[in-house]
Amino acid sequence: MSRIVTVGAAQLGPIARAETRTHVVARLMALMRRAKDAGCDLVVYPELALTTFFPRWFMEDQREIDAFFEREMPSVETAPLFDLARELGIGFHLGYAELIQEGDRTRRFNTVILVDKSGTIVGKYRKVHLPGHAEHEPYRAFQHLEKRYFEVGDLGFPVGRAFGGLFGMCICNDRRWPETYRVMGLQGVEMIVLGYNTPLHNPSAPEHDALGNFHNTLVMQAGAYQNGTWVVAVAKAGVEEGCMLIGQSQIIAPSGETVAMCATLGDELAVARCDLDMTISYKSTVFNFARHRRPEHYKLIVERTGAILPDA
Ligand code: CDV
Repeated sequence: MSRIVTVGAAQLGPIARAETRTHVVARLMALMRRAKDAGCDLVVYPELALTTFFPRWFMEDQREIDAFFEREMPSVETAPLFDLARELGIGFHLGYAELIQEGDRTRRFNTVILVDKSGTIVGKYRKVHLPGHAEHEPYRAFQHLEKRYFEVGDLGFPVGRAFGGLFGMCICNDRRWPETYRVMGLQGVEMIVLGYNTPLHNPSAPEHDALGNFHNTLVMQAGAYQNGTWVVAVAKAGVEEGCMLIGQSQIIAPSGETVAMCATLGDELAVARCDLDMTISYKSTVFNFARHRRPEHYKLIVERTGAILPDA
């Protein structure tokens, strides 16, 4: 048996602060055409793929901040991407900053959508693990103000049917947390798609800098193997407004092996034919959850947030 989904990991090089959405969408469309030529069913774009990674700047003017957000999807600028997807018969996964109005309450999320081959939005996820800080921290070479500009996502980690399989989504920092994968694993996820913007330099722990690419692969290979799922992870990479972002966009099999990886830090496509049935031998043996998990011993995972040390 085989259920093949051919996936393109559409890595983006840097997006300058002055670059317009129209220009970025043209880059996304060029990658989509290459993905179609390579036989892809689905093309996966990075986190916050329509603008530069704006949480690196401390801003107080709400209008300046909101200029990085989308109020509708598709919009005038993004509609051509949806039209091309429909024309080519290819799905896509796109990250963007989402602004919604609920009565008199304005809400802002770091969001991704999954769009099927007919150009219809079939899934949405809002980032749960927001890294960084909420106040200006002058010691940093650049800020990471996701806790200032976004609310914690309110949609959980949903898994839905698409492309003939079970798809889940997460965003960037979510990929470092085993809970992310397990919550989707418990819904039978067969492919997790995600985008990231990961600075090479970590201002609060520069001793990690030399390990950025290693940690990227480490967490995703573990998440894939331990849940018997494909993981498709896509970077915005390269030197963006003076900040170096890691690349190594990759497609990871349920075995935990990386089967395709980008080699540059620019706009690049990495492609793999992913057999969703490769998940079965992991989900039905070593990671047969129903047979082997012992949730009665995992209570602390949901009862406790930070570590509390045993009594001395
Ligand atoms: N965009 C991100 O979530 N970036 C984080 C960095 C700040 C550590 C990441 O986990 O890659």
